[in-house]
Amino acid sequence: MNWRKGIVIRFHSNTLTVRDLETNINIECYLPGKFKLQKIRPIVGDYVEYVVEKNHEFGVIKNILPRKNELYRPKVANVDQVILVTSLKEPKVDYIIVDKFLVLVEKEQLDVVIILNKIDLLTSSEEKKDMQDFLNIYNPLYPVIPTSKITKDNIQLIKEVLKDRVSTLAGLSGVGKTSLLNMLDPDLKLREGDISPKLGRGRHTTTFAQLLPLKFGGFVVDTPGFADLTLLGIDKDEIKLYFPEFLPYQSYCSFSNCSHVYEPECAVKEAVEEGKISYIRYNNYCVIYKEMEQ
Ligand SMILES: Nc1nc2c(ncn2[C@@H]2O[C@H](COP(=O)(O)OP(=O)(O)OP(=O)(O)O)[C@@H](O)[C@H]2O)c(=O)[nH]1
Ligand SMILES: [Mg+2]
Ligand SMILES: [Zn+2]
Repeated sequence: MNWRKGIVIRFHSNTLTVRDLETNINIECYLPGKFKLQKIRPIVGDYVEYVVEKNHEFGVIKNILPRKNELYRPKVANVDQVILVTSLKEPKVDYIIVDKFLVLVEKEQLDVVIILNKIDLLTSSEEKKDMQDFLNIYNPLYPVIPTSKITKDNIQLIKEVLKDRVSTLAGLSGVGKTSLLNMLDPDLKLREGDISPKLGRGRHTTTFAQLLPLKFGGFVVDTPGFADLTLLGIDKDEIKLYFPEFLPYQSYCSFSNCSHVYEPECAVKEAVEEGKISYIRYNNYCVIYKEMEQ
């Protein structure tokens, strides 16, 4: 029998929807009991080998290929990159929220691209300066792409970033993650802006993660945004590793285990004073560190 290769794009009540990697056709597949006996449970994003049954109506999973990585929220395997969506107005996302997301991404060792969304709303000279400040801080560290669904800036560039990769969106509720996907691929027809104040999340957001195939190639996971962000499972002493701009300086600190918060003769603090490291980023690092001390 002919073994075919696919990627799991949905998984519900024991049926997997697998998208064939060659034909791009979706097929419902079932999971034989032996996987359950071996306690192997596929998740969205898994690459699988399957065979098509004689009637051509459904497939049977034969093999689940090893995962490159596995995210827990949302539960997805083989993610190539995180697209961190943020905005400076409606909502004005605090830099510390951005930095907390970046800490999580660095811990998972994932590539990240920051999308600064809703730039159509930044019209006053003060707001334009806010945008320039944002770019000055983050662009030396990560790629930052400004856009908006009104002005449609850089839409081609964003498509190139997503093309043929598995991406997951991240960002606070209301920053425009779903709108961005609809702008890039109108065929997706996802529901936007439907936020329940009681639940604090989109009313129609599906509770299970699914991979959305993009018509220009690649897959994306649209996640419900978070109202707040807690850094669970991270130790305060490892956070400094997730601020990549600190790393070139840390070996010059007087104390080998310097936290860069309290110690004297700290090379990271000196770099901040010399303007080589952003004061805002450093300050956020200290705030996160102290939050975790409590
Ligand atoms: N002015 C402006 N409004 C936008 C833009 N993008 C999205 N919006 C609006 O912002 C609101 C929230 O957009 P969504 O796309 O639902 O935001 P989301 O990030 O998916 O939110 P959650 O699903 O709750 O995480 C909607 O009313 C959108 O119309 C933009 O570029 N400019
Ligand atoms: Mg959404
Ligand atoms: Zn130090």
